[in-house]
Amino acid sequence: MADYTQMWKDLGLDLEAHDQLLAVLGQGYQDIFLSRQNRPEGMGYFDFVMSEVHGLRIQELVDGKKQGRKVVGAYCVFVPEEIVLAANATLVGLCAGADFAMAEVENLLPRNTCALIKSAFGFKLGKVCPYLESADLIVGENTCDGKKKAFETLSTLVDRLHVLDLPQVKSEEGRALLRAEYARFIGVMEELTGNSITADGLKQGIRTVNAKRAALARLAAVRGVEPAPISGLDALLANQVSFYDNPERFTESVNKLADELENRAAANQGVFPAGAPRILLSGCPMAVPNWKLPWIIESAGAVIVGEESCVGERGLRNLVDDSAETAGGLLDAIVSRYLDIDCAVFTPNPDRKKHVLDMAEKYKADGVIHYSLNFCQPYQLEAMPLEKELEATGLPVLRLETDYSPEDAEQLKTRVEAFVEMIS
Ligand code: BJ8
Repeated sequence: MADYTQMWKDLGLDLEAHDQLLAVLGQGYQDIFLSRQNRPEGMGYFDFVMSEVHGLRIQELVDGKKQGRKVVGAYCVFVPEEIVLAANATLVGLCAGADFAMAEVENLLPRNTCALIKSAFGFKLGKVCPYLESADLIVGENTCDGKKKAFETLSTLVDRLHVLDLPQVKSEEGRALLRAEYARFIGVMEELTGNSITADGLKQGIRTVNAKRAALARLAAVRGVEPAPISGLDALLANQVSFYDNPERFTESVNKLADELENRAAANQGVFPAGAPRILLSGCPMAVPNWKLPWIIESAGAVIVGEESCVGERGLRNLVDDSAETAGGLLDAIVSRYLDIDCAVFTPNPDRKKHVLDMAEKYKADGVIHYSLNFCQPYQLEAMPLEKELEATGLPVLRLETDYSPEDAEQLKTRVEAFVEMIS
């Protein structure tokens, strides 16, 4: 990596803390990804992106800002990238998957807050995230109670925060609320960028994001083949990179990877031996560098064939209909697509159970591992009835709760190995 010290300094990063984070990230990446055999060649692109995740990509964002292109950071897949692109701005994901500056975080948030929220605060307080520091606007959302209240505190730490008030019920009133909030977000984006959001701009934004989701859906589909041509870790990585990368370049790279995987599948070339137990992972999103559980699962000899998660199929399912000719019609289409996201904050949320069952069938899963972060009430509360319903269909389920620390790795390993053996 070139020397980006001056850029990081200009962004206000704490260079010493940032070096520590990069060292941990680099070592983890080496151990979990680079040291593995039989990876598709197309993963080379994602390895490169990861090696430059705080370098070249940030340089692109900073250069874009000099040309007037604003950066918007978000913590949830309910923030519509279509609208951000229509305003000629760039959307980046800010969820973080590592503990940092936890002592300072626990001065602001209760200890029993989920790791995802604490990590986001740790990256801010520790001044280690160049994406967060490049952002001209942070968008939060009223989803779970933890995020809702944490954004009140985050508003005191960042220059500009806009919070979307999201519905929790999929009713007509819920749809109207989402439409009103997205219309308000259009106003915020126009004011931030000085650009008007037109029907043409929305259409182009929709097409760009649809192409990205379609490419990821191709990658997902080929994992249904036995033996699976790509590991769950590599597929997860591609999904994680989708939150940072330039969308057009990302789409092209995922399509190239999918071409290679389709050839591998046709040649019966699996990444694990034929007959390896196939796992569907379901639950909370996994942000970079949260690879602990997938690594444990695949080290136990199973292959993860799908992620029922916002960093996975919940986040990429469904395209936006781009056929309307007016900005209002296109906004309606965006609302329809996003209202279908089956996040556990919705009540009731029957679609999620249906999606897990559909995915288990489509990807020929032998079992489901349900993953919740500690203290994540929405996903923990859904996990119990979901487990019962899946088991009633004959699908074995392992329900796990964990966080970002390595402390429970041995215990998780024991439980995962026993489950993998049971479904083998
Ligand atoms: S649409 S899943 S990205 S809210 S893990 S912070 S739920 S206590 S992340 Fe999410 Fe949007 Fe829903 Fe998806 Fe709260 Fe749970 Fe923490 Fe969570």
